[in-house]
Amino acid sequence: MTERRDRLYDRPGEVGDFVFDAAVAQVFPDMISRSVPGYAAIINMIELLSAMHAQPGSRLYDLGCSLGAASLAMARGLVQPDCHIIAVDNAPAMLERAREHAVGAAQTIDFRLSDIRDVEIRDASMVVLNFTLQFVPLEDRETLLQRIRGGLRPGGILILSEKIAGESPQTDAALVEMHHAFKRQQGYSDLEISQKRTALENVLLPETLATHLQRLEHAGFARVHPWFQCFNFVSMVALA
Ligand code: GEK
Repeated sequence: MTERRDRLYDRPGEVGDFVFDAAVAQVFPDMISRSVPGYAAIINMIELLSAMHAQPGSRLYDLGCSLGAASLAMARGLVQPDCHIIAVDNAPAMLERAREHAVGAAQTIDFRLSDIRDVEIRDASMVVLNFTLQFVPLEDRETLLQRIRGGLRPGGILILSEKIAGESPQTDAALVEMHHAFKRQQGYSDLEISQKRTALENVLLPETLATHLQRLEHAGFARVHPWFQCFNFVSMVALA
């Protein structure tokens, strides 16, 4: 399995909408770690949170699993017996690589090629949406969160990580500026940053933290704790 440095946007050209295809799958670990500040820390904490919250004989879901980094982290953290990890993505190229990555994992992972809006969630103690809800059409987000809430056992948790929009145009501009400085520090050029931004414009739709908190409450979660933020990247734990 070869993994490459992300150079997908380093030549000027016509930029179409971003898709999770074979070219993206091949560079994905490099792309996400140089694009999402704190990604490694979040994956690490997913391991810790699975040790804390997974319940015996329950299901753990990784929705929009990409190459399965969060599933593998949950598998490493598991201390309870008879848990079943289900990892879902609708991009065949991502799932194919995820299966390769999972060879030799601490626990069997059940990979499913499906839209996360169609997956039945039941008997879950932990559900992870690590930078996936941002790609789901706005009008479908609340229904999905309600279904997740309905499929969680008492005491179960949802980990929701998202790129967010600032509460005001000024805050948003400051967060975007810091994020772009991070990307430059990680070796991306201004051309790569601007072409990637164009590619994601109609595909990744960020919302404010207040909108997320309100919607989670609406969906029936008892409490929500934002536990991580770096610039415009946030992770929350929502308790059933
Ligand atoms: C990680 N969680 O490494 N149904 C299924 N999959 C979807 C859908 C959908 N409706 N929409 C998007 N995806 C991972 C990172 S990446 C985040 C998640 C990013 C999938 C899509 O195919 C992609 O693999 C993933 O969600 C988003 O912890 O690239 O910024």
